[in-house]
Amino acid sequence: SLTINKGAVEFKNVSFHYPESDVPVLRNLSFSVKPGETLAILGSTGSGKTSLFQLVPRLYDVTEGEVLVDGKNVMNYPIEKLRKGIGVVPQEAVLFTGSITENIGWGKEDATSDEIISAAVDAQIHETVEKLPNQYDTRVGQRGVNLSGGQKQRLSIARALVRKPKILMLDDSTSALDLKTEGKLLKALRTYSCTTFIITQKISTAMEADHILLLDDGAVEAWGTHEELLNTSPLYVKIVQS
Ligand code: M5T
Ligand code: MG
Repeated sequence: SLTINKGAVEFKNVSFHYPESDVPVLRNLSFSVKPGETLAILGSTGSGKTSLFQLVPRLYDVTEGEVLVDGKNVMNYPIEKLRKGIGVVPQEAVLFTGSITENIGWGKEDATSDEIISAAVDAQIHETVEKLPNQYDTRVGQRGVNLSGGQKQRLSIARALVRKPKILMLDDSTSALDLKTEGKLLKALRTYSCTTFIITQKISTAMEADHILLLDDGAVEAWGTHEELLNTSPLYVKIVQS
């Protein structure tokens, strides 16, 4: 049966509203991202960035149009195969009570200790873990050690990386990282050669991407590279200057 091979993603005339409301949240989105490319998604709060993300692993289904992965409608994949190939790092990192190893390996119980460490190194959290009282056996979450927002984000990224996803989706997951750490993280991500969607507020992050999608009130306000957007989108120029 179908599995994700390459990680190409295409949105074809996608519109979306949540089941409990008629208000459109995404309007007629069309764009495509080739395997291994990075797409940065920008847009003000409430513009629909998180909603767009949710349509790829089918946390919600489109109301109109199609989301295609490797040229096939996501509706045609067995959902567990689809989700297995997609690493989603949610806007709010979710840790549970358990060890660091268990938190990183969650959903991939056959992960070896080497794989866990390697994901932690790439997610730029390994050095922090080494300094904890029991390193990878340290308990986090309720009744465990307290981690900072940025540390939780990086653990959550390590959890996605250990599964070696074909498509990686980061929902503002580097917001609490300083530029130097974020730079190292993005460099490490390139070695995974996965298609990467990265929601960000930072122009410096967006500039590194192959494409930038600027969302405004659920619609594509602009699409292109940093240079292209500087020339075509007054809204983008405004964000750059702010
Ligand atoms: C877009 C509504 C939200 C807003 C619009 C996640 C979610 C959102 N919404 C719901 O009704 N139910 C939901 O479960 O959809 O919201 P978004 O996609 O969350 O926007 P964003 O990610 O660009 O915003 P932010 O603040 O994360 O930058 O009308 O009420
Ligand atoms: Mg959001």
